[in-house]
Amino acid sequence: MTGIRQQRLRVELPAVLSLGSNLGDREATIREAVAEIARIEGVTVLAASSLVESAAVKLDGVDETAPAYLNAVVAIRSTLDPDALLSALNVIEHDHGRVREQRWGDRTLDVDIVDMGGLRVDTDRVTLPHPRAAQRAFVLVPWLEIEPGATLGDHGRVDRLPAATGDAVRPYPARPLL
Ligand code: PH2
Ligand code: MG
Ligand code: MG
Repeated sequence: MTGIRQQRLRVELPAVLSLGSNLGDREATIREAVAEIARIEGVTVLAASSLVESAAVKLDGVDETAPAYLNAVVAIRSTLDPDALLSALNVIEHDHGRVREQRWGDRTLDVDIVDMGGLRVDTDRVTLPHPRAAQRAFVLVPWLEIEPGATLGDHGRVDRLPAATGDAVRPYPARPLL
């Protein structure tokens, strides 16, 4: 049985990533992070939203006194499993000086997996779909820009969700991320 090429099955899943920054040069950080995501082995970037700006959402609600966030959403295809993808994203966060002190504290860079082809995952490290995405305009609005027909787990169509969120986003004029 020599000469038979062993072709490995490559299962690719679509995934949606949310990027956020409210410390340092927010725009440069998100721009670099998108380029770094595109360089992860096994990841193809399909689309990137425009940037949006919003007040920081903290544990007890919107905090207008904290530095404002820039956010964007990126659509990818990936052969990595959720854990491996998260590890690769954590490296990018760390490279941009991310420190984890308090929950929902100010940060140079946060990259979250919002959805991976509707996959349901609940481990110590990762929950999919992202449990709070449905309540966050800073995720939903840029997501809809690049995927108007998107759905999010039990919440169904994403275009129905922004009206019920407590946060608001404003456009942030900048050249395209891709
Ligand atoms: N991320 C958080 C907490 N609060 N607020 C805004 N506006 N944007 C974010 O990306 C964000 C947040 C936790 O990851
Ligand atoms: Mg987050
Ligand atoms: Mg995160």
